[in-house]
This record gives sequence, structure tokens and C-alpha cells, in this order.
Amino acid sequence: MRPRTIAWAVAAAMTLAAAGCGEPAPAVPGTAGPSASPGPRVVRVAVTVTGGKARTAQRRVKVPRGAVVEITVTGDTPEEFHLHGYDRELKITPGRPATLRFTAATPGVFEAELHRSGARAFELQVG
Ligand SMILES: [Cu+2]
Repeated sequence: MRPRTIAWAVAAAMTLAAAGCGEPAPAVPGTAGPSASPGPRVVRVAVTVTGGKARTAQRRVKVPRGAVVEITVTGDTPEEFHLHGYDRELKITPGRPATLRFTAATPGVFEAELHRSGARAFELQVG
């Protein structure tokens, strides 16, 4: 008798723990399925960065699971925008809006921050 179930449990725990900054996020499958509703909802978030400070209409953006999220970031200095959890990044060039588009398939609260200034942009709440 070999304790194979223990190895399984350890592997599962390690998978769940991998959610930190800079670590690769688990693959997020698309939401399109045979019973998908007529077109996903699109939620747009505009972020403006001036003087190292990020401004958004809401501090916490709530979206339903499965919605398409479109984040547009405009900055006055070179920046790096990072959405944790989904682990998506945007390189910001001064004066040029950059857009990130993805399907919010994973529920939870995810922090969006700017790496150069260290400022928190907003929190994305899915589900
Ligand atoms: Cu980060």
C-alpha cells in the first residue's frame, strides 16, 4: 500500500498557493460554451495616471463572472500596469492609451497596481 493520495493533496495545495505577484497564473479557460448567453457583458475601466497617482471612477470595480473586462490605462510617464491573479500586464507609454481585454472567468478580488510608482489603481471584484 502506497500513500499516493498524499502526493495528490500536496500537488493540489501547491497549485492553489500560486497566486503571488509575478508568478504565472493558472490558465484561464474561455467561457464560450454550447449554452453561452447571447454575447458576454463588456465592462470598461478607465485608469488615468498622473504624477504617480492612479485615478479611476471606482476604487473597486465589480463585474459578473464571465464578463469581458476592458481596462484602458493612460499615463504621463512610462509605467507598468499589473492585474494580479489574472497576471496581465500593460506597458504604458506616456500619452498613449493601452488596453487590456480579457474574460473574467475566475471569481475573487484582484488588485491592479502600477509597478514603477507602486500605486494601487483599483480592485477588480469578479462574481
Ligand atoms: Cu504586481
